Amino acid sequence: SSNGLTDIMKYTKDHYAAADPSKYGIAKGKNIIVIHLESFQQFLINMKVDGQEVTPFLNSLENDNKQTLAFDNFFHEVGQGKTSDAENMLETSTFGLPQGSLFTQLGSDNTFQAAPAILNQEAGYSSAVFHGNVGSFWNRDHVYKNLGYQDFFDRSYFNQSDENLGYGILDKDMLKETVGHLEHLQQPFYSKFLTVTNHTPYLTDEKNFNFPSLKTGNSTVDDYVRTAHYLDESLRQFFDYLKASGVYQNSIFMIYGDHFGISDSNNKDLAKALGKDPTTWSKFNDAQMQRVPLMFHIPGYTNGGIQHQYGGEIDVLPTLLHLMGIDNKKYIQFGTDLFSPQHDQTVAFRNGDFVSPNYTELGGETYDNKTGEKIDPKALGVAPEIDKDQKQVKQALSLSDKLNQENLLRFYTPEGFTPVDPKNYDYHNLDK
Ligand code: GP9
Ligand code: MN
Repeated sequence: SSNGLTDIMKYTKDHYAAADPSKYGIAKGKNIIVIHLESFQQFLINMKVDGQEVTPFLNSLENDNKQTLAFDNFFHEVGQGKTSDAENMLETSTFGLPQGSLFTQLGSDNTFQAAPAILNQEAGYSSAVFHGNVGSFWNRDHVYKNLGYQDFFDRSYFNQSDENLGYGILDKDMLKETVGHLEHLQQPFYSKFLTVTNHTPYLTDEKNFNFPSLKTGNSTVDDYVRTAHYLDESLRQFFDYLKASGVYQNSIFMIYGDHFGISDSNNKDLAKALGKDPTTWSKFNDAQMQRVPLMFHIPGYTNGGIQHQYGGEIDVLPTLLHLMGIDNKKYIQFGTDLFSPQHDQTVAFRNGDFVSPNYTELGGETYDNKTGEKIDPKALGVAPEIDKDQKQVKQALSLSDKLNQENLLRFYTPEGFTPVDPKNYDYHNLDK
């Protein structure tokens, strides 16, 4: 029944955060270029190996304090759905599922009110998504139609002679071959590029991956910086094409890491390379490693800089919509605009743990972010604050699950919004 919606809408209405007027609409009407950095963690930014920056190009974007708004306390919030959970959160501002992938389990039939459809209906955006792997992976060939993507260019669209490595063609080939197409998309457009080369087990060869490895003796950790460097070169090349074609100047770039690349079980080996002591490494340190990049790069903008507020993937769509001058108030979204003075800085992990600016709560145990030490919230008088955050995290996750598991968006259509009909989309290269 639709009754379950009452509680959900009460939550999202009460939780809504109005835009900061100084950020509202700053990218209005610009093309949107979303770049999904596969398995890319924040620690890679500004990191050096043998004196060389791992990601000099991304560093130049992150550290551009005029044209880029970058976040250094931004966390991924994925569960078992990994890439697909990140995509779902970023484009719907609802959480992935407690088990499995929402795209796979519910993506074929659920009703969505997602970024491509919202931008199309509110501001006339066309949309396209590009990915160098087969279209059926994570059920994307079905889900993207329900998200309102007008076109999906998967492996079959790219040169058949392109070399495959791991989960698809190399990012440099993928990005190079999309540019010609991008120039012909109807403007303004919303486009997404899902990279793939920086994916475990971080396969490399000497021809394409010309960067020193780390020397920890753990090959996953050691090769990660090499594929990350390759991804960085791919982006530099992509930006060069976009500058030459004139698309760059009239676009906003939203760049994010989808989830960790080094799992908790490998973090002790990574610790040495980061100059940290592996013998004192704890669950607290694992949680802090879940930071991933998020940056909005806006050519010609002059008020950028590093943002320190805490946030997560659930917050991205409200933030983007407000930058585009679209109020997210009438939509059911669980995140809040990162720039809003009312932004909720408690970051929910999919298992119910959370990080806030002061504390990290893991399995009912509280750590002080300043010291990394376990604390007793009662003795310190902070138990009410922690309990309140914990309650809200659990509530948000369970209401989001109810919304998705019962497909409740089919009972709520915001005023002025037309439900997406997947039959309207024909992905030529895929559907034949
Ligand atoms: C595959 C790619 C990887 O198409 O998006 O997904 P992941 O394994 O990271 O969830
Ligand atoms: Mn991924």
